[in-house]
Amino acid sequence: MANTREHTFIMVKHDGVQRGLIGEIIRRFENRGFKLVAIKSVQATRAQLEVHYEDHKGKNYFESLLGYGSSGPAIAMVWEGHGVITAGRSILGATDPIKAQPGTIRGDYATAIGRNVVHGSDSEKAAKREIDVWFKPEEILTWHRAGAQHLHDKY
Ligand code: IDP
Ligand code: MG
Repeated sequence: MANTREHTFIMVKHDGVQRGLIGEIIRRFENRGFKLVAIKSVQATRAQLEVHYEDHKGKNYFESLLGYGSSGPAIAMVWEGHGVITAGRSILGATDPIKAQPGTIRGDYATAIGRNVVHGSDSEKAAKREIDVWFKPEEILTWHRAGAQHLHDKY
């Protein structure tokens, strides 16, 4: 059976909030048939960002990730669906907007790697860790979409 309970962590970063892209980013995931199972606005702390970005510790941009990331609100979300981690990365586009394809969020809206408007988990392990940073387990809801059989061929 397909893992339709696969989860990914998607964040509209502070620059995405400033750019007015919250609705656009949600729309792209909704249009693709993914299910929103948790959402909240967050004022990220440096401590949360250190865990969230732990793989980047020691990089020359780490301080700016923490500094800019904690400078204002962001939108934290958990999206659910079969293949949502991989598909989510495709919806986002390449990390460096200069290389991101048109049609992706970053390819359509971002100009700089340090202002690439959105975050998405890159693996199941990262998704679990990131969801844990931003949400309590009880904040992740379960709901059934009416007509799911028309959206999925495996469920
Ligand atoms: P991702 O967001 O596509 O997963 P990662 O390589 O995990 O990309 O990097 C996390 C974030 O760190 C990026 O989204 C970007 O904002 C920032 N970042 C990554 N590499 C650089 C860099 O070389 N200069 C400045 N910022 C960077
Ligand atoms: Mg990453």
